[in-house]
Amino acid sequence: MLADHPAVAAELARLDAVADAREAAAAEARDAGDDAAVYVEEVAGRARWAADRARALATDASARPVPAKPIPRVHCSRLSLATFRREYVARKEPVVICGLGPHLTEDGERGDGLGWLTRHGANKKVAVTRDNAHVNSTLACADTEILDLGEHLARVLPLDAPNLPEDAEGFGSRDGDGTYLYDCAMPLKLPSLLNAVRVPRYFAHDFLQRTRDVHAFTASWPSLFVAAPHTKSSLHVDQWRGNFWMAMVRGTKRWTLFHDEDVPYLSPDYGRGTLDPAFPRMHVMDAAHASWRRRNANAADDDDDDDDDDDRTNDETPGTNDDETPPRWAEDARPCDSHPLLPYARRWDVDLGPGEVLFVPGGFPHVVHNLDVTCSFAGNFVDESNLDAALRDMKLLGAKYGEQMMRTHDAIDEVWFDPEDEVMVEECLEPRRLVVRYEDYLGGRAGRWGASDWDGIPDEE
Ligand SMILES: O=C(O)CCC(=O)C(=O)O
Repeated sequence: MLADHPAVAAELARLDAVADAREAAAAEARDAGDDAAVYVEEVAGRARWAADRARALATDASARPVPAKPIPRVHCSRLSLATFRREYVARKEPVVICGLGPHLTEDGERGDGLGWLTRHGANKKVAVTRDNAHVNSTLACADTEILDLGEHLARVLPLDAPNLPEDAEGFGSRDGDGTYLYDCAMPLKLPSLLNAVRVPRYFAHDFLQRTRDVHAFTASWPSLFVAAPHTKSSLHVDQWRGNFWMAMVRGTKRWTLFHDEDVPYLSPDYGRGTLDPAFPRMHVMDAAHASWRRRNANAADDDDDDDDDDDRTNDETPGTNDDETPPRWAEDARPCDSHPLLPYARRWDVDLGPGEVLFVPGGFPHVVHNLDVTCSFAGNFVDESNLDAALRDMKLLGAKYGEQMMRTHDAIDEVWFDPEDEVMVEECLEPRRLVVRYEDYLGGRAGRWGASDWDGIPDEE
């Protein structure tokens, strides 16, 4: 059993210790009559859930690692808006939508040249992080630089020519290496860009746009990302289980997603006291497992050369000699010493290329590695698939962070999103009719369109 392995036992003990500490903090908050006690209790509940779920896996004799899966690609001309909502969003199935590339910006087929970005945004000030600092929760002024978007582009675009591998000499010391314009809210910070981009219509029914009152997320999306090669995001879960989409305009991002139920296998740390845990850096976990697999492969080769080696069982599963002696493991079945439960998490990997649009289900931990210079825009959204969960988390966030967050909860909660009122477009539409202008996304207007209400943006625009 997995739980017999020292690294797994240590991980279970760590998860238990964190859950114990969070429960103690919750009891303290309750006794003190703290308004945020419900939040602290929820964090404790999630920490305990993680510990219990990890233990259930580790004591399940039938548990086996699960191989990573690719994310399916579907061409937009074969994916109706209704099918997307039913088959992917409602079922929490990630998907890559292809074929929208020429329609994502006003520059059509030439969107990846970023002319639209330069024309409408080059002289706008943006905050760019250095040294991958956008992954730190304690982002400090020293980690960011305020500069013109045009300057940022001028620094990062040459980094593709040539695109050096991360371990190449000289990588990391060039001007612009490690810089990232990360998640910059266009409506708030770069409104001049809004007419140049199109929102994929698959997300135009977003409930966040359909409130009577404005709220904290009315003007958050689409947000812009412009990244230097080999910058990375942290492994994280988006707030309040927001569903997420990203449209790639230029370059390729390597995405990794995990199922939300498998958070406990990713060495989560609820010790920071937030609803969603911190995780170790993904590339560190992957590197540890890769070197573990290499060592096992070498050990297996050595084994083949040594027929007299009777010190190691050849079983797939560990065995014990008697109750006193520790279990012995076949090298290929032994869990890795670091992050030993990682291979048991359901995982998807995809390289998201120019013109492709990714859907990430709410609550799914995810992480990104920019393989070259990338430019993309993205958003979170709420619909019938995650409304209850989002409201629940927003209410807890309101209890912890106060008025503004609670008003956001209330703005969404007061609307009755009746399933009967939803417009489900069953027809497959031409790609040009599957993007909308920002002005039609704002306020949820495009979400109410039927199949024939929108012919796409006329060419002369
Ligand atoms: O593209 C990236 O770096 C990550 C985007 C992301 O994960 C997010 O905004 O939640």
